[in-house]
Amino acid sequence: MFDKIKKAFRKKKYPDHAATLSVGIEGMSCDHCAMNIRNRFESVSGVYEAYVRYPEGQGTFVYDPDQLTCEQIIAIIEEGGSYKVKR
Ligand SMILES: [Cu+2]
Repeated sequence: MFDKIKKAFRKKKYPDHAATLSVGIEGMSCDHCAMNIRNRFESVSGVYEAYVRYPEGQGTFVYDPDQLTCEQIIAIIEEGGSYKVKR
């Protein structure tokens, strides 16, 4: 998990019941790809943080497990077929 997210947890930025999903993401070729994936989560309720980094090819998602599942998050990332989550 990214240090930025760990720090945010320590600062209690997210609710106590927040869950995290950290995954490798294949298919990103530039920073815009990372931004594109992040933007997909802007209108998704129950996602507190969508942190995606192109250089590392990784994303960490902080979410409310009462509102959505990690499988739903993976489906949003893979929507459209440009990116693939490494399982
Ligand atoms: Cu790109």
